[in-house]
Amino acid sequence: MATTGAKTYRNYIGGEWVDATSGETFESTNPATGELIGVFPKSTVGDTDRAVEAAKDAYESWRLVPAPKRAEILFRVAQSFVEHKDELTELMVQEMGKVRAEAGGDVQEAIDMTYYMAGEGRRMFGQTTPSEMPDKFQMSVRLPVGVVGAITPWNFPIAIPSWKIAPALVCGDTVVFKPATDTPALAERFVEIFEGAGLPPGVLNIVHGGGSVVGERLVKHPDVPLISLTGSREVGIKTAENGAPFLKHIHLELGGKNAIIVMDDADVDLAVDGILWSAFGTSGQRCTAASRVIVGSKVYEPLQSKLVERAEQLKLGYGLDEDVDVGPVINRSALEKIHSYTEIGQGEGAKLLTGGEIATENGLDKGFFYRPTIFGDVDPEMRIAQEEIFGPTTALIRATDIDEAIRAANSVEFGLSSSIFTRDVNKAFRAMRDLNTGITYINAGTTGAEVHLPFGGTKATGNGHREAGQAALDFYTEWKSIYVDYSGKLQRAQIDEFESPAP
Ligand code: UN1
Repeated sequence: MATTGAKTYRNYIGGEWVDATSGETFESTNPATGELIGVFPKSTVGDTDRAVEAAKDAYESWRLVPAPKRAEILFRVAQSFVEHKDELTELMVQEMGKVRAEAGGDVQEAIDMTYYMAGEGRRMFGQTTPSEMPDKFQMSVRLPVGVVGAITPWNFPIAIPSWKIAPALVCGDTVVFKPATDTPALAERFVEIFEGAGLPPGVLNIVHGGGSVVGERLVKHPDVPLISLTGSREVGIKTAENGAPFLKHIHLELGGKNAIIVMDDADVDLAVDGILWSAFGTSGQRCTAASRVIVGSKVYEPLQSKLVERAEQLKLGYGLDEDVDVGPVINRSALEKIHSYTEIGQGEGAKLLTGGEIATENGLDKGFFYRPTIFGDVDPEMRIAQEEIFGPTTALIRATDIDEAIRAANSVEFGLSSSIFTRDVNKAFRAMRDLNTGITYINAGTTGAEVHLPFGGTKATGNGHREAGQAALDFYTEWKSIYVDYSGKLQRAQIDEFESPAP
């Protein structure tokens, strides 16, 4: 495609907008129409190193800015996100493809996260505890760590950068941001908003380019002690391996294979609403998407027929059109991967109930559209019930009781989100305890996490860290324990005994 007239973007390093030293570029295009969005610098290891250098320099003064003052900038950023919400929403529909309401939700999630983390500027609580000794005071405080490498995905192109960058900044860390190459224009606008809010030069830098060059250099750079990555399981493992020789702190937010359980006593219509939203919202491209539905044998038939009927009514199209329910998937290779799973499912003997094809009618062939796809009679061991597809495909699995349902739900390598529809409080509490995931919903689908609770998963979904809420602060700070002895004499812990008052 011709690049004439398209906007050319740059990196932001040390407070300056600069080209990549290679002079090479890559393009971002609209996944619904194929139109060019912009041309971006294909950065090198040298560009990445310059950004790290800038972030390292800026850290020395940023860490000393009082946290409530750092937070004032974040409050201004959040306010600016509010003012630019419509513009960012439209750009997100154009660059990432999700429909307008969902794109607005993505921006809103960044607004919520930025306000929440700005509030931490006046909290960031530690503990004060009594001492075993007289005339001794002790407390724990959070201290920043240094430069954060924030490596973000395309599926929540404004929200997820805010999950990493807002807590990092309020905690006193500085950041080199490497956004996904499918959504670089949104990342650029994100950074411009921080620049406009008065963030000092070098505190937040953006370096565009591929994961194998920029991302890998951040992970292997000795001056980047923290890496936060949202991405695939494979990239997560590689990141942990590459960071291990430096003993880096690595936060990984990886895949999901999330299940909705529908028990025989459930409100089936409510469950169908939840399944449609969780399986086909964002064209199934959420880590939290419901790609399995485990259904009690008594409600299986009515649920299946209602779900298929409703899925067939969903309108595919360009997300800026108000009556569109499902947008495109992100790019051609995603489309091909999703379709290959339809073939795998059919080969495994699962029953294709609806969808299963690339949609091309009425101009949809200009973009990457896949019809909402439902497989029935799926065995929990089949690949379509085990592997992350990251598209609008879900698999119906039968279960005779809660034990079988929970066993099936837990039978995958991932553990991000799960849900149960039931009106039986005992079953709901069993599920809350026994579903092995970081998030569980009762009588709602698997998507829709809010910013003030921890977000993340068990097993291969990550490595035990969480984003969002108070949990995020544990990643972006180090605890320091401080003991102050004001007795004026040597008091040896665990050795010198304080004489208790006589009985
Ligand atoms: C993701 O898909 O990586 O809970 C994030 C949700 C959204 C965030 C999803 N608030 O579905």
